Amino acid sequence: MNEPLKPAASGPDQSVADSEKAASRVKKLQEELTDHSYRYHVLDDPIISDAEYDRMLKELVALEEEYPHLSTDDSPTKRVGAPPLDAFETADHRVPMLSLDNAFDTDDIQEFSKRILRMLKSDQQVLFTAEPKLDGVAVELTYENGVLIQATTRGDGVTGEVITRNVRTIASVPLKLNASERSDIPEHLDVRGEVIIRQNGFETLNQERARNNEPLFANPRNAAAGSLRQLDSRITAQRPLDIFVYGVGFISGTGYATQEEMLLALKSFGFPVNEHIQYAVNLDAVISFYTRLEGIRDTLEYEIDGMVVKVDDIAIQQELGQKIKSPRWAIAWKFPAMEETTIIRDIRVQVGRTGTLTPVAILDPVSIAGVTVSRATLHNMDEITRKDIRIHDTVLVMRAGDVIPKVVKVITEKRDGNEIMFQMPESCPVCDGPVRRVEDEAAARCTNFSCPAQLKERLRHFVSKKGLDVDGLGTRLVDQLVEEGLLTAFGDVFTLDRHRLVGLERMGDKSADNLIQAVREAKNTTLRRFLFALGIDHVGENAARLLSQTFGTIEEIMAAPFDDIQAIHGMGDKSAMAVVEFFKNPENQAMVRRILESGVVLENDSMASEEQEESAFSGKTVVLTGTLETIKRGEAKALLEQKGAMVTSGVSKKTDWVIAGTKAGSKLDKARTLGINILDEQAFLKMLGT
Ligand code: 9MJ
Repeated sequence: MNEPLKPAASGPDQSVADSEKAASRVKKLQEELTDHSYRYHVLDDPIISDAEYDRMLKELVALEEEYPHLSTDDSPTKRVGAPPLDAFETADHRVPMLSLDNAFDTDDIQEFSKRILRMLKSDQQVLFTAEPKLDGVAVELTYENGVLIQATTRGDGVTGEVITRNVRTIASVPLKLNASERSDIPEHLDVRGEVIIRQNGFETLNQERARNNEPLFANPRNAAAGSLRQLDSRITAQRPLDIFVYGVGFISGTGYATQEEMLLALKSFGFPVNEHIQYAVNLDAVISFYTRLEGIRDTLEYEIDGMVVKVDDIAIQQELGQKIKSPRWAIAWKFPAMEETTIIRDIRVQVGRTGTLTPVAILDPVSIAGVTVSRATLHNMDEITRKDIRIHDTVLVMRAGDVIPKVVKVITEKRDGNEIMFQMPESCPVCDGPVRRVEDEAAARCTNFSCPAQLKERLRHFVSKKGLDVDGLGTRLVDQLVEEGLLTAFGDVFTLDRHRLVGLERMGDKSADNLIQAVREAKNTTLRRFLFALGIDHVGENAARLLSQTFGTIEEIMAAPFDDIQAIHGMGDKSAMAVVEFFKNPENQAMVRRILESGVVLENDSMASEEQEESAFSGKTVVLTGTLETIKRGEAKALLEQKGAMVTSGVSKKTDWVIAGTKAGSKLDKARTLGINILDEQAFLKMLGT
């Protein structure tokens, strides 16, 4: 890209020339880095590599160190953090940051609307804007002539703490506003928003803290708050903070006419504005949007705890005014809580497919947002120790999405001395086999490969939909067949005896015939499915696909050395090691031989896959953009890959299809410009055949 500046030569004229050259280079780097950062963090559409970005940033840091007067407040170098403060200063908000009244049901919302209509003198129609209520930390960002000069917390609504240096480290916060066609940049602009941490960033952060023996954050909101309150902004810079803005405080000039106009102006200035917003709609639409938002809540990457309903017209907002602590023109319609307290009655240990022992809390059943929860995973002994969880403890339990409920924390104030410390058993609770704690892993494992608990789990995986797909051989039947001694290994699946099946409880002639037929059909399978079905550690669908594509036959894979497997693009070291270990074991070799001898045929997917031949996506390059309502992005990607597509992130001339969800942005624009095929969600699902 650009040539770095050469080191300074001597002489006064030379140094003036150098300094001018440096000034122009610094300006150029600042502008380019600002643009690349915005493309990456806000538009999700980078045009240079991370390495290139890092090289440019490094050059800018060096130049600003050499010429400190060139290091402006809005320079991208300010994102890396600064040495610690002794304490935060405080500052008053020019316009108080009010909190919101809560609504809990449609009656409350109807009452909110009626109150507004009563207060307004004319019988003008009132439209509303409905936004997700982000569960983060409220902040105010002050811009003067388009440059971020201060950031504060909400504090008590009147006075907040000055956290400017911390907020500058948040990559999606513009340090300088984009000039905009939509709206002039006001001389003074206070922007309000919610700083959040996304789910995946939160999990990575907590995993890292667990490794360092630091206390874990209970939820993303606490993690965001803790990160913003760091006196050392270099720590904040390491945290995966993000922001969505939703309004303005003080603004010079005439301001905006509607909530919609304001948010679109903020978006054009470069702020992230949430994509799930319903602008200027009537009350019925607000009510149906609540249900929709609740429906997609679990699919979002960040936590929302409700919906904020606002009068869209800002003149009407001003006419309505405020109560002491909250505006009359807005209300927070909360979602049912995802957390409840309950009591741990017992802690039991489950044995998984690979022998992992997982402690599970048996709870007094409690209803969380309409679902009865009676168990929660405790993950492993380290987690129990870290959270100091004991039997009979009162605990806060969280249910999020379709993941297994978990214990957030113990309410220690409720302890009465009857709590019992839990210990992991020294032998397997199912087979009494020896338990080993794996080095570098928190998990304890039963080491008996023929442990019935492991066998059941392995067999369930083996015959599952994504594995060999034996129709009708579900969890209950697998358990029954293991308990009756009909299944003791994978190979037994293919030699099941009809006569012995018919004698079983709940198994008639017809069911036995169906099962035998399903087993026969499952014998014609693919190498990829078979590899996945074996349940080798760290070998999921992706690794199985890579292995089958690279080697083509099971014999080649069984004989492949570590180096050859590791060399496959996209294959992790752990997976490669596990594959070698698995096939080195003579028992596993014999197991595979027996399966093949019983008539199982492994077709090579990469040569002839029915799925890929049929699919319009095979061999195509596909980009997913915007929000898909009925399918998670990861799932859509996996399905596309299964159909032979390559899913990439940037739209280019090489892209064959762009799948655009709601509120798709620049990628969709680019696809239109380039004349690329565009599919909306419905058309996409139809093409996938789901
Ligand atoms: C959140 N938390 O997402 C407001 N909020 O508006 C949104 N909060 C708010 N708006 C006025 N989207 C006061 C607070």
